[in-house]
Amino acid sequence: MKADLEMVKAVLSGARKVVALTGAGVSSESGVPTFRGQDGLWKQHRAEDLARPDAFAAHPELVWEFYNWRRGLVGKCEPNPAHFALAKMEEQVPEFLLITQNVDGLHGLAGSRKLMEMHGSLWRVRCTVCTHAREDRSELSDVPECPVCGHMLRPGVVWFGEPLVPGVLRLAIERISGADVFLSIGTSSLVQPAASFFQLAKDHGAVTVEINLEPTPNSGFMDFALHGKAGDILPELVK
Ligand code: BJW
Ligand code: ZN
Repeated sequence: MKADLEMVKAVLSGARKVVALTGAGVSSESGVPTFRGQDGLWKQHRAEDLARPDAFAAHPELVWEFYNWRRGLVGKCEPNPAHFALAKMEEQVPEFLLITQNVDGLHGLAGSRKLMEMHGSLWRVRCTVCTHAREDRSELSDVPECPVCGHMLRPGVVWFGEPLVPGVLRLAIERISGADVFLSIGTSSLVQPAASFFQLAKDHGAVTVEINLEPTPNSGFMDFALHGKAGDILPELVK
């Protein structure tokens, strides 16, 4: 609704501390498939069934094939107006933090610097045994090996049942608790702990805003729920 959009714009222009949480929906306009949408299937497998440690333990070659396919796909994608608008918001707001669940790296490419990649990155790999970890954008072999100890490498992402990297959740909680405005953009709000961040913000008095193509389980609890494409709505908010 236009009136809501104008109100959110006014709230943002007076805000000092803003935290934005993003999900796969902000990258869908760049051509990156979402997880739970119709495009969330790869070779008959649901992405959610592959992004898990038990799948990797049972079929590392299948899981690596999936991640190498995604690295190839995402490597050709470019940031869209939603990513650029969030990079612009960072310049406009005195204290800003962008927390993304996305592993595609597109926020960084769009220029966002106050960025937390809470589920890791497709462009990071780490050893399943030793502490070796590195950024790597090159084409990887089918099941890449650690150059230090020779064991299997794994994608540097957070799978279901795994904890976030130490310190990440603590910092997120600290910043969300102090926010004047909390934005939840392009996420289905089904995966924890991200899905509960808005509640923390709300409990600490923030204005909460959701931007999504469709309602989510959290929509009814938000102060504002703007329905539409992130790539259409976000640029309006930072004009
Ligand atoms: C648009 C749009 C457009 C489209 N514009 N919008 C409490 C209760 C129950 C369960 C749990 C719980 N706490 C933890 C759990 C378990 C689990 C969990 O949440 N399970 C639920 C499914 C129930 N959580 C975890 O396991 C987490 N770990 C954890 O909590 O650890 C605790 C622990 C402590 C100590 C020791 C051990 C453990 C980790 C979660 C990791 C999630 N990982 C993944 C994969 C990352 C790697 C990869 O990419 O391969 O992260 S799963 C996947 O889901 C990915 C995403 O980041 C995440 C969220 O998905 P997202 O972004 O919301 O995408 P979609 O597709 O669901 O939604 C897209 C949305 O966009 C839709 O709403 C569209 O409408 C919208 N949209 N186009 C605007 N143009
Ligand atoms: Zn190693």
